[in-house]
Amino acid sequence: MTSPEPTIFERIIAREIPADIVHETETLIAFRDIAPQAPVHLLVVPKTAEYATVAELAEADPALLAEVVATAKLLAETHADGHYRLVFNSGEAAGQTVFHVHAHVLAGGLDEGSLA
Ligand code: DGP
Repeated sequence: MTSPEPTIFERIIAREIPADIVHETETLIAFRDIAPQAPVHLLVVPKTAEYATVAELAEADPALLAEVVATAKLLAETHADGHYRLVFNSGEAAGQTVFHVHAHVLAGGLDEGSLA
């Protein structure tokens, strides 16, 4: 589902608002979360705004979801010790605030309280 208004992530992808971008390819971008929940907290975001949730992405473009997962692993290895938590919030009641699919990569000294 495409939202009528551009989300904050579309505006970051378009360089309309700044972000600390750590990785970018033709199909996805990764940047630091503005409100980190762990010492390393990155967001991996497909550039397409077509999908709001990971389930929509998995159904429509599993290869792109696999790229997101591979990128999360790479970033956990380059920014932390390679151990990481991968979180996809899906739905408002689950804490999703940006309805453009994204993976939270949490790493570096994780503890029980560091769920995104
Ligand atoms: P979620 O709650 O799963 O939809 O995660 C959205 C995340 O996006 C949340 O952890 C905070 C982050 N975020 C929101 N606005 C901005 C922003 O303008 N810049 C950056 N870098 N992150 C943002």
